[in-house]
Amino acid sequence: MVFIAFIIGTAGSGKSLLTASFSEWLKVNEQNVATLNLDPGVIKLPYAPDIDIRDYITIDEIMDNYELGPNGALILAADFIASEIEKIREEIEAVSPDILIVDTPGQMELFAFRVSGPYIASEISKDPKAIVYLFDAAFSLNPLNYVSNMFLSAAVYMRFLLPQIHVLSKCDLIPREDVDKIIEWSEDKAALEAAINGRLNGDKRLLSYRLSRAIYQLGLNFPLIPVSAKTNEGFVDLNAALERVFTRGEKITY
Ligand SMILES: Nc1nc2c(ncn2[C@@H]2O[C@H](COP(=O)(O)OP(=O)(O)OP(=O)(O)O)[C@@H](O)[C@H]2O)c(=O)[nH]1
Ligand SMILES: [Mg+2]
Repeated sequence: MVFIAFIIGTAGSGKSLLTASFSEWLKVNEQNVATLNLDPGVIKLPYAPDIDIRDYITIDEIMDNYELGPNGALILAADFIASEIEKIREEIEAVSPDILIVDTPGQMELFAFRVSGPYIASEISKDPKAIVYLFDAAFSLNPLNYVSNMFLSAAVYMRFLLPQIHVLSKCDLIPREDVDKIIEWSEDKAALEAAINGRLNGDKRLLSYRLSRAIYQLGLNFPLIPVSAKTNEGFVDLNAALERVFTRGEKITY
């Protein structure tokens, strides 16, 4: 049995460094962990992936062969990854980890909002899987951004329908009291609404208020785990949340 965690988040939200640091931390804690890089366009990674999509697909080749620019090549690459899934599955079987951490492409929409991402997630293995969705801490400080991110993460949940854990990433970059404030928004609807009402005006305030209400009414709420891939803060909690999903089949968040 291989437990698979897909790390998903907007561009630059810290997916690759979290893959690097969290997998190292799991190794130190004597877990049999492996990493899979699904970003065909990445040039430099902060870890040496055990399995790497770039062994099968490279953006430069796609650009040359199909006379595409970088964005067109990335879109085509997302579809090519799906056709390589059998080989990736064989590699996972050969490496045979207990936990596989999957770093997904920089542009989240390539993985989350095309057909290929959910297809890859469903075909990569039949064992338990989870999504770790990153809220970038510095970006989430503004209630407008925070609510936009709630919507993105709800959209990701709708696409994959996998258990989803929500992480406040890079939390070492903002003051502790701001981390606590965002965590409070994520746990208490009234605190988020107070921030929206206090810090936003006009249509932004109205829309943010209604959008956050709509998400709660859908039964989706996203308690955040504060994490730093620089200091390893929150890794114990992230690991516990993953264990709850993998071993107890918990559906959403922690
Ligand atoms: N201080 C701090 N910096 C971080 C942390 N995580 C990532 N970073 C930095 O943020 C930048 C982006 O991090 P990445 O891990 O490459 O983010 P990503 O989501 O993989 O980025 P793309 O794949 O390009 O979308 C890098 O400069 C990282 O060093 C963190 O926890 N703390
Ligand atoms: Mg990355």
